[in-house]
Order: sequence, then C-alpha cells, then structure tokens
Amino acid sequence: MSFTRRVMVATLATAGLALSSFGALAADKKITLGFAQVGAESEWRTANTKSIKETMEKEGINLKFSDAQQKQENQIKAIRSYIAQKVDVIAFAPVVQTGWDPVLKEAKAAKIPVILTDRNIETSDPSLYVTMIGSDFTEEGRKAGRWLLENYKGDGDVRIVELQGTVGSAPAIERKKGFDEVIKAQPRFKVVRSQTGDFTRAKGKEVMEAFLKAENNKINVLYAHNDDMAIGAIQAIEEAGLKPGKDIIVIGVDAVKGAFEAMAAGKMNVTVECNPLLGPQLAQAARDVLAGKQLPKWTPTKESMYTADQAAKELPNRKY
Ligand code: GZL
Repeated sequence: MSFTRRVMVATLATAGLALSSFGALAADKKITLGFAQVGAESEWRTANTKSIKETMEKEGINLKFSDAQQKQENQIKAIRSYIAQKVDVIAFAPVVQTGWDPVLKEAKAAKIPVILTDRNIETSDPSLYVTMIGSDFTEEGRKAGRWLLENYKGDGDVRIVELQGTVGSAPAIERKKGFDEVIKAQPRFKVVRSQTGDFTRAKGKEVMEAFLKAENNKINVLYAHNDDMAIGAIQAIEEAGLKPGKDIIVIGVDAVKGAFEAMAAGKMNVTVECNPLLGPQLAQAARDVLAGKQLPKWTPTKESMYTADQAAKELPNRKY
C-alpha cells in the first residue's frame, strides 16, 4: 500500500475513532428534557404526569417539569425558560390547539427539538415539532357514538346532553366531531345541550345540575368527554333523585379507576379508554430525536373501551 494511501486510511480511521468517541460521548451525555404539563385537572392528567416522572427517573433522563394550571400563557412561559436553560429537548401537552407558532419558532431557532404529547396543535409549519405522541380523539368519539347506537334500549327520541372538555383543546374538538359523525346516522338521537365542563369533576357536576334544571330532568343520555366530568355529573343526577346508569345512560372517556368504580356500582355504562401512560414512548422519542433518527409525525397510543359488565373484573388490573 502506497504511503499516501496509508496516510489516508490512518486519517479516516482516526476521524472514525473521534466520531465514534464523539458519538459515544453523545450517547453517554445525560439528556435534559423540559416538560410543560397542562395542569392537574383530572385523574387522567395525574396518571400522565406520574408516568412521565417515573419513566424519566428510571431512564436516567434529567427532567425539568412545570404545571401550567391549564393556562396557555404558563405553558409558553415554561417553554421559554427551557429554551433559556438550553435543555436538550422540549416536550409539552398543548392545553389548546392554537397560538404555539411564536414560541416554537424560538425553540427551532435555538435548535431544540420539540415533541408534542397527548394533544396536537394547529400550526402553519409542521417542522416546528418532531412528533405527536397521543390518541386518535376523533375515533374515541366515534367509539362512544357507536356504543350508544348499538346498545341504547328504548324507542322514540333520545335526548343527549354533552359535557365538553376544555374549550379549544384537541380532545374536546375531536371527541365532539367523532360522536356527532356517528349519531347523525340515526336522527332520533339528538344532542339537546352541549357545554364545557373543562375536564373537571366540579365543573361537570355544576353544568349537569344546570342541564337537569333546564331540561326538567328529561334527559336520556350523558356523553362526557372525560370520566372526571361524568363522575361529577353522576353526583348531580343522584341529587336530582334520578338513577345514573339507568334513568340516564352515562358515557365517559379515559377509562380511569373512578370510572370502573362507578360502573361496578351500576352508576355508569361505558368508558372509552384514552391511555395516559405516555412516559416510555416520550423517553424513546427523545433519545431517537437526539440520535438524529427520523420520527413519524404521529406516534399513536394503543387503547380499548370498557363496559359496566367488565368493570369489576378489570378494576384490579387498572394501572391508572
Ligand atoms: C386526553 C387528555 C384529556 C383527558 C382528560 O388525551 O388530553 O385531558 O381526556 C384530561 O381527562 O384532562
């Protein structure tokens, strides 16, 4: 082998060594992830936060965490602080769909990748985030609608009241869309009242009380965009002297423990699962994006649906 060729091979080998040691350094370097959580509004959110915190602890990822009390301005402030702290990756569950472009452009300018968890955003520039790890909320709404059409017992008009999630949030918009899309196939099923309960038990109870008064208790079905609002509404139904799960069919979403307890007590009929245990997928996505891997724009979560007859058996298996 000529001298020149030997020098070239040696140079490449050294460069290769440097690259792999640099690569090795990158792999060993402890990742710092800044997470801006929506709040602590529901059992689902509590389980989501627990999954993220426990996973990052287990995976040796340094987690900076903030709770925005369901306010977008607080999430934006938290993202800005993560940019200033030069974290390796930012993740957040957008409380509402719009208004994120300015702060995400700042993250892009700082060369910090952004991962969405749980909820999606509307943006003019999809390159502002790497992937969204979360559910298909429209399909969750369709599942609720299909269950109702297939299982409702009784003739004539079916008067439905709807407790919507947080105004402007992806789950509220999409769960409504999916449900309406399915029930329009049978016009006797009508949503007579629809209002936000902001995903909380307290608001769910308050709005259900108003629905019962306004409709003079003539309600056949409650469709709640999450179990917490359904559980609050169940209290209102009982205080009105009616039997939840019997006089008024109760449909929820999330499949949290509280829903299984209500179904086992005969007070709720069905819950559509929405998996909050996103920690492992988030840790994997953070590692992948920092290793330069291409990620799909949407990383779907796996989920099912549970009815009252399954509740008692399934309750001990529930992780959240
Ligand atoms: C759904 C999540 C929703 C839950 C609610 O992925 O965004 O927010 O359904 C929670 O319980 O408040």
